[in-house]
Amino acid sequence: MSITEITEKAKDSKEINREEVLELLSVKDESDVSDLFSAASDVRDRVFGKKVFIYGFVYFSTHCRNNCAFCYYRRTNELPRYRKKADEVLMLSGSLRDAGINLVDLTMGEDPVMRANDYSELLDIIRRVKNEIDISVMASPGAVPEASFKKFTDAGTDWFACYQETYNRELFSRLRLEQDFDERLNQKIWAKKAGLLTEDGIMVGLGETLADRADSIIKMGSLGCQQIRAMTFVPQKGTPMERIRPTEPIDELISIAVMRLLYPDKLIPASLDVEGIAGLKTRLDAGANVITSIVPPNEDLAGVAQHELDIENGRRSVAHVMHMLDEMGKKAATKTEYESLLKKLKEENR
Ligand code: SAM
Ligand code: MD0
Ligand code: SF4
Repeated sequence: MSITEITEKAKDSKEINREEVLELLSVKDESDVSDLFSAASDVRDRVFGKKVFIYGFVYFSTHCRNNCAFCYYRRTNELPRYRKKADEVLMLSGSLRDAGINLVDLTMGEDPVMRANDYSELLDIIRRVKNEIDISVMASPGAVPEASFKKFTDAGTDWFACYQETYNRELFSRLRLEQDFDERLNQKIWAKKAGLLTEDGIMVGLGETLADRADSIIKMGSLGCQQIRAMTFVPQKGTPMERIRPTEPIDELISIAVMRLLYPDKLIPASLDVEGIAGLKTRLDAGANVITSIVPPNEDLAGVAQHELDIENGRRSVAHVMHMLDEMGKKAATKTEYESLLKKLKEENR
């Protein structure tokens, strides 16, 4: 079947099978690629119009007990690390809210201090951000024991993010060293059961095959996560994967477009953490509808895959992102619009 035939099927809300997903992921020809992106944009616009959701990123602790092969913040990488105090996180969240951000993503390494006493410090931060700042919250704390999820819900957490990176078990074991595949998979299931919205994600360019990518995209959809992502792997200094040749971002863009065609009403991020602000438009043009990894300057905050790129020059600030959206004829969702979307998603999540 031709690419256009498959994208037409998707536009008519007909099911796309695994073979067809693989065909879409294999596009090479320039006109096929542009057909794919424009179909994905059409499908997104039909559901969300010109509206884009914007997420602030607060990587408040870069301490981590894990040793993921791909990650700059892995335990054995000797680095200056930081852990922000609750008051600082509150202040940052407040200024992100004032600038028009829809959600703060409270992200940490698997920091033993934050994990202590069943996450008491993290839960306290979440509770205060919800009550005192009044903004939607995503928690990205790594893998959490099943029994703790209820506490995240009670603290007011809206979203729980935990990315599988790949659904190829063998590849997973080479990436997330000393971590259990099923336990990480269960994060999504346990979080959903506790009433949380969930985000899953894959990395592109880790040595996975196109078939792996297809299977991962299909698996993420079947788990019922409301937000799913693909991010290009960025090699990190001091890690075992430092010298892997980086993949061109086109493979991430194709994955975004395929996810959009398969799941028209899911939230799909355009992360500024891969190419900085330069990568925003291409990701939105491929069908993304959320901007993530917006980081305010002058706060000594880091990104993950690009820990410095475009942060201190202000290009990852809310103001700059808003300006870019304006130029692209897009509209940042209001607080009311975002909250009513979450309300609907939570009702469907029951
Ligand atoms: N520590 C928590 C965890 O691992 O789930 C949350 C934060 S972790 C830094 C968030 C995500 O960043 C990872 O799941 C991975 O997908 C992404 N990431 C980390 N290092 C990356 C890299 N070098 N290139 C691209 N993405 C990366
Ligand atoms: C991002 N750097 O959105 C962030 C991070 C964690 N929930 C998100 C990977 O790109
Ligand atoms: Fe730690 Fe997360 Fe980095 Fe893995 S990806 S080393 S869990 S911060």
